[in-house]
Amino acid sequence: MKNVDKAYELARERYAEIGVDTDGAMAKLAEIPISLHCWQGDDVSGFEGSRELTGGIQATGNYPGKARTPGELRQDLDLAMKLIPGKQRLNVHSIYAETGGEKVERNQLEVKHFSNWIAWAKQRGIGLDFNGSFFSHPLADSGTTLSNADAGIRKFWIEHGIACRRIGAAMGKELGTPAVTNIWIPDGSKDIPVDRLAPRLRLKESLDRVLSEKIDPKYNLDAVECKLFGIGSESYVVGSHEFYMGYAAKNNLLLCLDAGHFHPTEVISDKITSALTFLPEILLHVSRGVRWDSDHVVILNDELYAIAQEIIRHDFCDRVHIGLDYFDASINRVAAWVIGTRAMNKALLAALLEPTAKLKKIESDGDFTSRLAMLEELKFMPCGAVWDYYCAKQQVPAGDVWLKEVKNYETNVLAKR
Ligand code: RNT
Ligand code: ZN
Repeated sequence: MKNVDKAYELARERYAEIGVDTDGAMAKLAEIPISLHCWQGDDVSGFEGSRELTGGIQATGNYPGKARTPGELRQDLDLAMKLIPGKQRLNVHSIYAETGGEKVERNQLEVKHFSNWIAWAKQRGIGLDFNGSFFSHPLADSGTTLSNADAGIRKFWIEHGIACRRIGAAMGKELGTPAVTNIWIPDGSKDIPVDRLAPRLRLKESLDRVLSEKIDPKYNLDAVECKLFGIGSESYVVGSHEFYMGYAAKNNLLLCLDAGHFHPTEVISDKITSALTFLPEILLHVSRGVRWDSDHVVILNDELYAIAQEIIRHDFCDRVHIGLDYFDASINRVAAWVIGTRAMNKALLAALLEPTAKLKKIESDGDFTSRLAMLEELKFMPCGAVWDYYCAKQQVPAGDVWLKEVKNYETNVLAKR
């Protein structure tokens, strides 16, 4: 792209005028990891077989070229990651185990079933994160797992949770960076329950058992993800926000805040400071719900800016683990990764290019006129010129040049699947 350097020089001067160091901002941005979710590559199918996606989540669309094998998924990820600047991780679900054709029950999973993922991550110098998969399974068909009234079913899922934490820890040990192992369960009910308490007490007890084994946080960090509703669990979700906020605070766990898991006008950006007042660390599932928890591809909208501002303004980079969580099957899936992850990086860059100390001073002085005026002026500062330069420096395409590569890949690889 032409004039990237020139535009950057001007942008740097312009930002210097308001007291912002663009080189420093880029250096910081390059160190903030974003965990890509492997499940965007195949509509949350995994490699267990062809069972449908359950748990009240849904990937709509049937865009051609979805990854069908571990090799294809990794090949697609390789391309996406080449087109995204900055530091990345990969978030793997347990249904992406590679068992060599053998049927391995989820409560029997071991780290060896993820050795290809670990080798792949090692080669690329990136960390892995992990998730138990409490859905798309016959023992989840009733709509409940860890809170199921049947002790046998609960036991199965408890064993799954225990297996997953061990796998996460092994990943963390092998790769030298702790895996965040997240627990999300779909448990809930379609219609109004009479007893809202018993399932929650069962869930608490199940979680206590899953988490009873002490694991060094150097290797594995545990997160729990709350939710408001899902398809088929419209009236009641066992693991609600209050449930997991309480559970995480009491047990020193990470709380996972998914951007699609709250009332439509409720935002997770405002929850970050509240959660971090009581918890050491949190995990984000950055997503984009449209009218419901639809998991649209993340874009640079107001909430994404706000999420990034909350992380950067309070210097929470070490306490907020940024993961993505969406699955759009209606567009090119590699492009979906690239668009969402680049958007997250752009939002972080915009936040890093803010004269935060100055704004905080204006605010504490009570000058809300200047606060509003400055926040508005900041929106049209030449952030894009810094972004282009940052991409070029990171040796990834600036502007929409990346799209050409994805289109070529679509013609040469995806279309032949
Ligand atoms: C579901 C949760 C959960 C899943 C993934 C696949 O509503 O957001 O995080 O999307 O784990
Ligand atoms: Zn999520």
